[in-house]
Amino acid sequence: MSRVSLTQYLVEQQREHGHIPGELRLLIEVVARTCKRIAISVNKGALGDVLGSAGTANVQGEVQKKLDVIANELLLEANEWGGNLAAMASEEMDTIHLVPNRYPQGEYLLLYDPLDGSSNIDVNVSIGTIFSVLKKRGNQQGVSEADFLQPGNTQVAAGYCVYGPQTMLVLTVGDGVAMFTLDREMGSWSLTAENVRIPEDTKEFAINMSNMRHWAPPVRRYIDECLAGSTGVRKKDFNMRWVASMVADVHRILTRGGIFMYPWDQREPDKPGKLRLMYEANPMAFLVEQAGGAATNGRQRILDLQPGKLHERVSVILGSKNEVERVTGYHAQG
Ligand code: AHM
Ligand code: MG
Repeated sequence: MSRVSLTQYLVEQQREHGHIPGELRLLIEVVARTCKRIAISVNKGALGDVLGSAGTANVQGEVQKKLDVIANELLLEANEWGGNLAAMASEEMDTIHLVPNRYPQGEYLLLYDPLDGSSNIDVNVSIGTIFSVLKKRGNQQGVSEADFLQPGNTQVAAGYCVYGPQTMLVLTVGDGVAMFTLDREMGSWSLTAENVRIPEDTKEFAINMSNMRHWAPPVRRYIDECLAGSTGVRKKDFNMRWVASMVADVHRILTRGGIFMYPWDQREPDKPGKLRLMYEANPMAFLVEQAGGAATNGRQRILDLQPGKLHERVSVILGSKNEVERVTGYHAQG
């Protein structure tokens, strides 16, 4: 059976649906190709000397793993010469990375978390790459961090690659969500799911329960009610999953539904959350909404938040629509 390749899918989006210009298609293809290279490094593990710490810290003070650094470098190198980008930003870089003068500059901005779920690298659990594409506004020369500070509803494409039992690329260009599986013999991405839909209801939640005593009352109420099961107000039993790799948790939700939360908690009251808005929450929120789900910070739609800085953090509640609306409603009640 011949399957649709990523290139075919994108050309169709470009030609028949008019969703994406050629430059954006090429840019997505470069990101997808780089994910294949990252997958090779991830798969080598100890054989490739890629496990363990790099001995450095990123701008948020987190210790970088060797694979965080390798994946970041691979994405930088692959994307700087293509001519479609103006600049890049990453979880692993303090400031934006301009396309060097020797290459032509395009009008797109690429943001990424090169290797999400870093705590899972050394223990052989699924990890991933998350990316978001914005378009530079205005036609002034040069590019600065301010050009990146656009709300998520302006994203022109977003996706992730999950390095799990299968390596999969999950993508939206604003026309639903498509999933591609890496065919290792062919070295190509094959379309394996299209028009992905998240069921509106679910009986499965994902949250790091060890933080329970620090949560705000609305989150605590929601989880307490789930835990009460069929004898409580929800009148049904819930299941729990927590991979500690957002890509893997979101992938499960896109596949069979569920709700994912990494909420604000009172340990550091001034910190809005753990996850980063621009290269973690926004691309995931775009995918989830495109699949019929919802994503809020408890009070507002994530995609409508105006970022104040590149590495801004945010509280995240996303997944099956009715559950996200319930938790968001609990926040509105006080
Ligand atoms: P990272 O970008 O440093 O890997 O951190 C983000 C990850 C998410 O993938 C995941 O949902 C979360 O951190 C897990 O956090 P915790 O270890 O607190 O459960
Ligand atoms: Mg991350």
